[in-house]
Amino acid sequence: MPRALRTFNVQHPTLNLNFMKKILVANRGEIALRVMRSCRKMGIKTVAVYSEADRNAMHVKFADEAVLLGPAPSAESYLKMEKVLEAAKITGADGIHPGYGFLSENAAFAKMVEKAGITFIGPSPHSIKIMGSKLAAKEAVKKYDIPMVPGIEEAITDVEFAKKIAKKIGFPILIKASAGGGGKGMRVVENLKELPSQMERAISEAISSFGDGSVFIEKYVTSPRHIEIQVLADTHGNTVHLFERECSIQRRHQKVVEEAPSVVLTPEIREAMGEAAVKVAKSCDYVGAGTVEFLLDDKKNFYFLEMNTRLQVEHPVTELITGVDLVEEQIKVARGEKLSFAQKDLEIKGHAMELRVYAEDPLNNFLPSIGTLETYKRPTGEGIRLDDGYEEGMEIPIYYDPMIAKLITYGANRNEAIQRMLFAIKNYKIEGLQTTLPFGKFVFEHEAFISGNIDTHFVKEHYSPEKIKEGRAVAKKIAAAVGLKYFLENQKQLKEIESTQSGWTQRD
Ligand code: MV4
Repeated sequence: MPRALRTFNVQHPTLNLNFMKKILVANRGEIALRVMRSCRKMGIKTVAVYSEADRNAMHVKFADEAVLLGPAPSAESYLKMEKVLEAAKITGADGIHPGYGFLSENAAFAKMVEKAGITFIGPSPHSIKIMGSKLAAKEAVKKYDIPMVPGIEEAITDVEFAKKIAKKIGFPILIKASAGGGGKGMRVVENLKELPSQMERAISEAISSFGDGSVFIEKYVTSPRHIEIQVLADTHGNTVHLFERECSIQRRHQKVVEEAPSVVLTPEIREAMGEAAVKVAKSCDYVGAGTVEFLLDDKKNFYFLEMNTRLQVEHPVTELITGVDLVEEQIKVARGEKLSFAQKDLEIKGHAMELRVYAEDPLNNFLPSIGTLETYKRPTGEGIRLDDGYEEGMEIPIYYDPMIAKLITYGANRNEAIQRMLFAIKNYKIEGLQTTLPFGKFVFEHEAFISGNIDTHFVKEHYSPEKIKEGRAVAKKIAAAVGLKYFLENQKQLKEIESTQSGWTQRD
């Protein structure tokens, strides 16, 4: 018998069922819950980690086991690599899912996990490292014939050299930090005169934000769309893409609304972008779920920007249009299984929208709105998915990202997804703090959004707090007019009711 067992293991090294029985989720909030839901579905035990601020958090209650990491600040809890690893060891977890943010794109952490004999549910430290540096990423994809924005592929420090490059590619140009992200260390330069001062600023911002002053230059694409492609790769050399997400609606590099598919991609461009994304993944031997970001200009030329080596916040819109559970696939791939589908098996069905609901006040410059969820009533209905991490009565901790939930809707087509989103926003009752729900309503009712005519400047161009206030004033006037109309039409009847009622009163 033992012999037979051994033979079985040799023939099917990937079907070791004693592997990945317990996963530690190194995150909090909605994404920790989201990951644990897929674990539970797959019969895998879950371990939560938490900070002192999250003692009563939903991810702690949901998990089979939970380990306290430390005080509230992330640096003393969710970012403490040794503590997280220790939690996995003492609970006997054999996989760690990092979610997004925190340690998810930390190559040193991935390496440490691997060294401890635990599976990091994500790409290799090597892939994370390459894609964490924009210059290293450009270098890696060079031989794969991926369209890139005109520019240079090396760090520059010399202003005179920068001027030469700028003249060659033409203004406006964009100076970017190699280690950058979220628009930090990015500077648009309109002419030669501005170049020295802007370059100096970009370098010092890059040093203070990332401890790395490497910057490079690209042609500035003035009104791009931000379109990203979801990829999935297994350890057997299979890499597929799961189409695009349109993420142009963002505010200060913070995405607010995402959708899939994009209204502007033709089947040909979609296929070309998908193939490019797969090549980007292959260029760094990618394994797991990843996202390749592109800019799309007004002539529908696309350019590779960067690759995110994690599961993204907006992954649900892809799940809804493809029917693939991305977390489940991440776990299977980490377990060494082959992808159960090929590119030809994947197709887009329907349309999905996502609104990020933040505890921020859209009427007050999106400042964090701290407080307690005095009322918290979830919307329900066909085509509505809510990925959240809070319940009525809970406080939104000030220590972490202020996202309360992701409201996601699905429809047979874009219009149906939008209508369901508006219905869901109306039926999502949050009191006790301000949220971005009214801002979402503004976006989904906007004619530019409805027509699909959007780029990365949408919020800046179309939004002001007055728009929400105007909308409310109009709604109030309509309500008043409807009330008045009703009153006038029923005046006679109302009088009769009144008189009968007063009759009753008299008799009492
Ligand atoms: C650009 C660009 C225009 N031209 N690169 C912003 C964050 C980083 N991921 C890359 N970003 C951009 N790179 C060139 N050559 C415009 C942006 C950009 C942007 C990109 C995606 C989503 C929103 C954005 C908002 C402003 C600028």
